[in-house]
Amino acid sequence: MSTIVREQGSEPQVLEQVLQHWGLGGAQVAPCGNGLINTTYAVTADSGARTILQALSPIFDPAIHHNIQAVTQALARAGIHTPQLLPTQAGQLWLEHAGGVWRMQTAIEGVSFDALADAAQARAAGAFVGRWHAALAQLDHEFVALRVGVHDTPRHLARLRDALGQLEQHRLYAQVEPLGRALLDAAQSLAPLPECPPRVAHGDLKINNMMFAGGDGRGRLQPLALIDLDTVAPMPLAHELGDAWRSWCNLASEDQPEARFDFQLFEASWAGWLAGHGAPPSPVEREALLLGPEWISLELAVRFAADALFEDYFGWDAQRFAGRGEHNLARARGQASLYQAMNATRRERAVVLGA
Ligand code: GN1
Ligand code: MG
Repeated sequence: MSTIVREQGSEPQVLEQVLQHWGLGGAQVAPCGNGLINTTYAVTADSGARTILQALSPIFDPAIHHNIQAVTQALARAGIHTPQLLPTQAGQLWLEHAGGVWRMQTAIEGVSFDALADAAQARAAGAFVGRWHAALAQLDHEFVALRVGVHDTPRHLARLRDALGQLEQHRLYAQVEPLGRALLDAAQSLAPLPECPPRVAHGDLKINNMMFAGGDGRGRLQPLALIDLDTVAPMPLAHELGDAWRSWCNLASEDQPEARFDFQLFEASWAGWLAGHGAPPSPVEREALLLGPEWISLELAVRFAADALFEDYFGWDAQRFAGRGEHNLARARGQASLYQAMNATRRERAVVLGA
């Protein structure tokens, strides 16, 4: 098990004070999960009941909990399992305490994977996400506090340009610079995504944000829920599924410098999504879906490359890498190599998508 380092690590007494706001003083708390942004703890009450406590990253406005509430309630009404926010004893969706923002959610008892195993699992994952999207298609909610712009590609490109312009003294500059320039050039020559109306989306469909019933046998074919709902927002389907595919179709883990794009995983997850969703996307959405994974793998390569120099955003594994920059450089290489693979398979993907 790796240990992801983030900015926040909380003192036991702070955790205890936080737990008291949910009437859970004295409960056991253990770090869990390997997300790169929030800090997550599994809480076990004296009764044995388990919940999930998270310290929200300062990149998020706490008002996003209104979005999470609207989305999870709609999912629950549609019979789709989801983590649900547990309000504090004072009835608040989140708690501001000791300089941090805290929230409690129901636990999803299952397992997550850092890579899909095979086409059957990809199909199951796609079908679950298709149902998830269909359940939210009619959601009437005004999304708030969406300033973060997870897929604001121009913003990410600008940050990389800033990094390359400002941090020439950085120990990794000589390695990041040629990669960064190549990524900026690739972004210049990639056709823009066709405009499509937004749909209510998860916003971060990497495979480890999906919980499955079990690690093998039938359980690994049974998605239970999507977790990490901070980025729920209306967005083009091409961003949403582009992000899923850049993660789901890569057999290599995110920090291996050489990606391993698997076409069958792409095909199977798409067939699953269509079956789960019911209604097919419009012709222009299909066209956008062709470029979506190219843009998103490139965008994530750009984000990792910028953080290889700024070293202030993504969590990193201190047991495997010398520093945050080194870990992010490996990730940037992995996503750049995935971008190449996506780009090289455009024609075959077009056939599958009917684009
Ligand atoms: C972050 O929090 P986590 O690990 O699920 C990031 C995503 C990236 C992903 C790459 C808000 O997701 O955008 O695709 O890392 N989330 C945010 O692993 O930046
Ligand atoms: Mg996560």
